[in-house]
Amino acid sequence: MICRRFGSKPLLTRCHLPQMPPEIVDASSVFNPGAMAIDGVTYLLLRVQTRGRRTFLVPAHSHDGAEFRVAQRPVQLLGLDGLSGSGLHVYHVYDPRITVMEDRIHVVTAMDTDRGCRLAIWRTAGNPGSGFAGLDNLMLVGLVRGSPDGTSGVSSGHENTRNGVLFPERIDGRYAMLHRPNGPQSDGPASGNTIVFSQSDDLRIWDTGRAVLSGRPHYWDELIGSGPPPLKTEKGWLHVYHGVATHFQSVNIYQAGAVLLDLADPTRVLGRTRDNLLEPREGWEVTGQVPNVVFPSGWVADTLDDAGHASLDSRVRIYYGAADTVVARADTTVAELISACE
Ligand code: BMA
Repeated sequence: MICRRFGSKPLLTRCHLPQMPPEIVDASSVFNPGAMAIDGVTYLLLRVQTRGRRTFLVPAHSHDGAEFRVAQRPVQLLGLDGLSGSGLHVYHVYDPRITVMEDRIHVVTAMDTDRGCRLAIWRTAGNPGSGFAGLDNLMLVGLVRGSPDGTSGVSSGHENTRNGVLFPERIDGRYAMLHRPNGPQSDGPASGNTIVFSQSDDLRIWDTGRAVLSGRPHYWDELIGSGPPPLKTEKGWLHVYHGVATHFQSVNIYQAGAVLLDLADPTRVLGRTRDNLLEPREGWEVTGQVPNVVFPSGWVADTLDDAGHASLDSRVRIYYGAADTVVARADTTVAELISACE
């Protein structure tokens, strides 16, 4: 078993959330967390849904990566007012992916709007000494978009994309991101089958994505999307993604696998797992708000080498949402993930 579940139950359920009136009272679910570690402390950014099906992000932190203290109030999202000036109405900000880059904490979220699903990039704005590393206030850097003259666009000129993850460093001097444009689906929520690589000079205007990997029809990963941000190793960028099997009569099954990308040119796939590495099996994964979902969205490698790579023998803690209802953890190592890709 390459990904081993931590303990016999989820790490966080709705019961772990404090009451945060007026926004969050008797929450329905907590799932799909972003994750990072700073100075030995693990931070999660939780997606919390209320009974009104409103969405909030709530920070949590832990000294052992297992028992988390959840903040007493949701994240304040700053800078959204500027968007309403443009007439854009935002319904939900969700599925945060955290990347520490150039000593700053960056968060990429999906954003459901009256003009489809967008990606938003945020930076911490608050006081890093707050106990949640400043995650309690996020300032909008911008929405991911193509160039105003239409010569480039994150998804062929229109910005309907999801599952965005920033690389932790520039590549060829430019910011780099993987994301997954939403393609036309016959029914159900917007999704897609190709993860693309885009670059930007300012985190706002992104060039047209170049395809990195696509879904494999009939198998476990027919539709795909990035999981946590890529992890730098001496062998390449290690990346976990979710795959959706859509060929079952009555249910879509969300699983997770991995891919290894070339360090200099992340559009070059060096290896990819044939089988999934994590699939819904436990009760809390097969039953819940959306049954049969494991959705990795954050991870932490415990040891880095002198060059800043995640060491091959490093443990990796994967934090994932299960059944869009709870947060769970599965552990593995860098070496095991890489060999599964080969
Ligand atoms: C995806 C996203 C995720 C969600 C998953 C399973 O399309 O909406 O936020 O966890 O579906 O419902």
